[in-house]
Amino acid sequence: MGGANGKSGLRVWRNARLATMADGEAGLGIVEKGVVAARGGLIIYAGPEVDMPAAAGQGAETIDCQGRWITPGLIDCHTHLVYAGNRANEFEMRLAGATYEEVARAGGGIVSSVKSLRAASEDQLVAQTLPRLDALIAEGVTTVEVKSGYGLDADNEKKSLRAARRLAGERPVTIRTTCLAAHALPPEAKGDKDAFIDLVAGTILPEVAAENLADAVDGFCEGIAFSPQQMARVFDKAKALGLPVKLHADQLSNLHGAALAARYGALSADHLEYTDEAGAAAMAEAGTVATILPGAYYFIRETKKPPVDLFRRHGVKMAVATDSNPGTSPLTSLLLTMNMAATLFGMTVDECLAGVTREAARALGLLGQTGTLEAGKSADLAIWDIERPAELVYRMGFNPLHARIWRGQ
Ligand code: DI6
Ligand code: FE
Repeated sequence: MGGANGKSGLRVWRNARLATMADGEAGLGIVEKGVVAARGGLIIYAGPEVDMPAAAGQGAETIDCQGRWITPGLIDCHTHLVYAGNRANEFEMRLAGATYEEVARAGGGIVSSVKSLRAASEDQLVAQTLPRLDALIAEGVTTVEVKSGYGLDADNEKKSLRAARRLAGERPVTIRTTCLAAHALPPEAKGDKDAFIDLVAGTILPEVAAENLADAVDGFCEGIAFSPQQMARVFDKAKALGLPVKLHADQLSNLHGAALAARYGALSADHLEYTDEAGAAAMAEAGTVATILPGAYYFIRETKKPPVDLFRRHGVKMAVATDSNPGTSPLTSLLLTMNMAATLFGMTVDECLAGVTREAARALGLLGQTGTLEAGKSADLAIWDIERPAELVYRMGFNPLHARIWRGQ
């Protein structure tokens, strides 16, 4: 396989089978006998070898893929990757019969991760997060969204987001950060949710925005978290600060979070187990992506499935993500997540693969930059030792990644 970069900075991966995932193309956008050419970190051509413009190959460093498959680099568009410690003890409590909500009311749950995160330094957070990031990267992930939400005051939310931003300097990966200050009520709020929402909208979001620490704003709209009215106040502030929004919606009950997210033009609404048809229709109308999170469904032994059929019927785009977090989805495999989405929710191979590439990019507002193999996009590629794309969804606990390319390298 090729040596140093060609003098022209041009690299060509040839003798490959491509799943371009290009929007509008049928299925996976498959190209047999395909080639990807990149210059300066951007794809300049992806398609059939016979149609490649001669100029796209001249003076290039050529990599022979020996018939392997190339997909876009995978994208995990919903994670809580930055946290301290873990909650294996609560896992044991739940195995002994306690529910997620009971654990939360007993002072466990999100609030116990808040304690650990507040006690950790920014350096410690980065160090504890890197092994989780490395697990994602090892499976061909090239873009990861990372939420705050275990700080729950201005300093600790900013510390989390700074740690998340720093990950991009530690590894060859694109990081998108999301401020999830409206995740849970911290102990010092003494049960006053409205006062805490005042703090989020009045102080935390403006400070986060002033330091440009977040690319989006998220919240947890749920009985054990915040009401639609409270979330609307957070979203109003996010809009005023020019930040796009997304929402943990209808995970444990139907508070019509999907419709709320759609009303604010959210990039995505996530979880959605309890979303009804009106919610799905509103999302379709607004172009809000449904982010399906089977890891949390599996781990908390939820039985209500997200209405994948409704999303299909209304033409709602579906992303698939790990929701990697210490409480409800201690999962750092996007390949296993696809298997869960297929096995538990009946998503097809094509939907799963689109969900971790094109639709995940859409859910991050990054579809113009990554998520498909198309000229003009970042040369983020995953090269696989497989015979057919279904193998990426079919296997459990096996990693067929041959090589991972981020921005052409
Ligand atoms: N929903 C979830 O599944 C996670 N956050 C959320 O809003 C749970 C996070 C945790 O338990 O630590
Ligand atoms: Fe989440």
